[in-house]
Amino acid sequence: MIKIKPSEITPEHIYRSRRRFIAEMGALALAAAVGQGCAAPARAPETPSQSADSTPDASTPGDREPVILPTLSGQADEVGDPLTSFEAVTNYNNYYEFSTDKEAVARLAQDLPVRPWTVEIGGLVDKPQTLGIEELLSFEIEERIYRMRCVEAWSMVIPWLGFPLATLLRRVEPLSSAKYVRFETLYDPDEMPGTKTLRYPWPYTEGLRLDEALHNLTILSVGLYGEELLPQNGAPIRLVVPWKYGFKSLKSIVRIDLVEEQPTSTWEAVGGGEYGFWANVNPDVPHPRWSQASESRIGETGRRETLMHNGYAEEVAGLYANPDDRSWYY
Ligand SMILES: Nc1nc2c(c(=O)[nH]1)N[C@H]1C(S)=C(S)[C@@H](COP(=O)(O)O)O[C@H]1N2
Ligand SMILES: [Mo]
Repeated sequence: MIKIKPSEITPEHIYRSRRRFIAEMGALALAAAVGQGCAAPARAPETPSQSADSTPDASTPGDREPVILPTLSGQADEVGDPLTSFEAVTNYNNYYEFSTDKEAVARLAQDLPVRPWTVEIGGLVDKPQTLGIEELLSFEIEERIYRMRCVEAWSMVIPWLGFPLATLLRRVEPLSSAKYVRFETLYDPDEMPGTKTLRYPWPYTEGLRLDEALHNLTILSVGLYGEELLPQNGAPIRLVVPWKYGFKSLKSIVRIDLVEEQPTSTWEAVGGGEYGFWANVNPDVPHPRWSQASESRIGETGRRETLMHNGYAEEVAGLYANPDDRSWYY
């Protein structure tokens, strides 16, 4: 198999933000940031892309000690929108296993045990595996600055650390009968008070079609803002699918299965037809109870227009034959 370098397959606007990050922090600081310390193999940041960059950086890489946090102040996504503050990203959360009160989640989740942690990957694969979190953290970690658009019409810009889900899926060698990927969040009623009051079909389950799961924009995240994930954001490992509504990006993953049939996601099961499997962001397709044409960016006043596929339309266009079919968007 040909090993394609990430710099060759990552959309330019994404790899630009990564390049800036690598220049600022250095690969070692990045490894330390995700808990690897000196044990992490120092990987060379993509040298050709770095030298090809003619954009002057605010600081010179060799200028200062690598710092862990906060490293990214003043940075922006590829369309120039500033990052949402670390404070907001970690204190305004949807994680119904803890609470439906966004501002209560961080406190209620703070003691979630995230070590030891394993993720089981199985189903229709040639090489089922159970990977410890340490092993997952040793994957080549990159930064992705993505917009996160909640179906409730608010959004953030978040600097994730993670790796393409495709990296993991290739390791387990999906069988040709595998058509979808099904994901499960931890279900631990003793640690998750919300599961006792909210009678949903736990564990929180989500799914992607295999080609969506293999898309380079789809990542498993293990950190944000240069630090390991906090429980409220889905520690120690969560999905991020930036062109879909936020509820697809499930948190604290314990199980991933390759399956033949389209899985039923939790929100499909409880949502009375309001939250579909596809959930691709489209400003022209309203939720049954509210418009999706605009959104409130957390930390800003006023509203912004919502972008087609949350601004990633060019990258994901090839995934959906007949994009005018409205069933892709709920
Ligand atoms: N297991 C689980 N994953 C979840 C949720 C949840 O309630 N439980 N909420 C989702 C929703 S609606 C959103 S908008 C995002 C929010 O992610 P963040 O809090 O890290 O910004 O997480 C998603 N992942
Ligand atoms: Mo959401």
